[in-house]
Amino acid sequence: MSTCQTAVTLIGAPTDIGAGYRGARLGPEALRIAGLTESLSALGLDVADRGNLEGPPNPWTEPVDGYRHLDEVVVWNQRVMEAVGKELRGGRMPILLGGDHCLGLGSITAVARHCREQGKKLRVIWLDAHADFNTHDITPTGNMHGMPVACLIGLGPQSLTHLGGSAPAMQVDEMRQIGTRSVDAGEKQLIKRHGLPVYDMRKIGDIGIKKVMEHALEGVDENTHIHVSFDVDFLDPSIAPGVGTVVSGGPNYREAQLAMEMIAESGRMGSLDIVELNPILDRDNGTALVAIDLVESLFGKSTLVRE
Ligand code: NNH
Ligand code: MN
Ligand code: MN
Ligand code: MN
Repeated sequence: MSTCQTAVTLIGAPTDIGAGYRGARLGPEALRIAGLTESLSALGLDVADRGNLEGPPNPWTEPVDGYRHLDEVVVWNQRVMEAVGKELRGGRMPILLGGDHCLGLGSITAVARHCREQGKKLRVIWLDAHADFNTHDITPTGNMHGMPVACLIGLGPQSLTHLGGSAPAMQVDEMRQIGTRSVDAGEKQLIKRHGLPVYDMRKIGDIGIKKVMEHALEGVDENTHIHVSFDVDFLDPSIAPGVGTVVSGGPNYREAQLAMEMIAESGRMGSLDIVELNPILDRDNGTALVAIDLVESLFGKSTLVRE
């Protein structure tokens, strides 16, 4: 097993407060029913399931000033940040079960603070079809799951950029985005302006997933904490239809699995989000099962014949 910790904690955050479709609130239960705890336990991990966080219901209202459900998004992220921070302080690896991807903000804010306190380097591996780099003035939807990366580097409302007390939670060069293929026009300009490190699907096509992951993991050493933020829509919809925003042309099963294996081999993963799973749009919970297969690879399940 090439993980840096063997004690992991599941934290459910059953909300779709930041999404444009409802149903991601059912993600934590779908992952549990698909056998997440059993799969991780079978790999030898000590798994604690803390159950689900509570938070405000989804009012399903229109955006105000480019933000949909901002107040509720803040509350959910505070609760996620507290829960994730508590596990890190207790020496366990937090696994956030979303819920939509706006929650990556709370999760990574806690992780970034933990890294500063421990004098660790942070590397965030953002696996996603989308860049989630919108701000209120450029978002085409107002949906806050399209904004967490911008908030993390200090672009956004004070209530989110300063969630952990000070802003920004992280620097742009601590982020690596993989699998990107749906980026809004304003987002593209902002990515360029801030130099956000993005390995889009074109790059994966050009040099292959192996080289992309080698680049993305470059500089990771024994003092690095890797946070993996796994938006399930990273995967090609042919293998993962159960997400609110499907985008064709994503990584196939083996490409995704190799990416996960290479992260596992680094031995430095310290925290994980599994987000955007929407069982309402799934078939027979198949997307949850695929996500769990890939999470097993993240925790060192190997496809090698000779180990
Ligand atoms: N970029 C779009 C938006 O901001 C879609 C974001 N949807 C996601 N992100 N699922 O991962 O609304
Ligand atoms: Mn996302
Ligand atoms: Mn996405
Ligand atoms: Mn750590």
